[in-house]
Amino acid sequence: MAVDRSDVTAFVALGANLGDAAQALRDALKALDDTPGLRVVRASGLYRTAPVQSTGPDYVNAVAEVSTTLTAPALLDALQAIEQQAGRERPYRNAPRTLDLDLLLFGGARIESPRLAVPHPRMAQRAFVLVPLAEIAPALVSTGQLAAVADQAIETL
Ligand code: PH2
Ligand code: MG
Ligand code: MG
Repeated sequence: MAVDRSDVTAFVALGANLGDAAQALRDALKALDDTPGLRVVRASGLYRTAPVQSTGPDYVNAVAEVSTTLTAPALLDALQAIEQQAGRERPYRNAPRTLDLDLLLFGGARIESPRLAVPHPRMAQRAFVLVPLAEIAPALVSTGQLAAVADQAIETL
């Protein structure tokens, strides 16, 4: 008999800076919630952010808390399928994009595989992750971490 895999709480960062970025994030939240074995528990508001080590228009960013029975690699597959559906192209690192979905946290897991690093190795350096994450999960972000990224431009949309 198959044993049910128990739910894991994970956090996903959403970002886009090509096309109608705000709509792309709303569509992505719906696509996430429509994914079998995954439920969006809460989502931050949408933020307009200046590109960090990237070029092109301002980004729209958000963070979602999800509850999932998927494994971390299967969740990554689902995120990449939603990115593909949104027309994601990868001409070079940090290129402007129609949709980026990054796995930030997967329960308390620490993962270092060729495909996946969790917790996301750069999340603590990015206001566009920390500010929306602090909005929906304040216990996960310290005031010191927020102070360290206070020079990065971010505003609610
Ligand atoms: N994503 C990046 C690189 N730089 N800058 C902003 N403002 N928002 C992003 O989502 C973002 C970025 C790599 O994924
Ligand atoms: Mg990213
Ligand atoms: Mg990514």
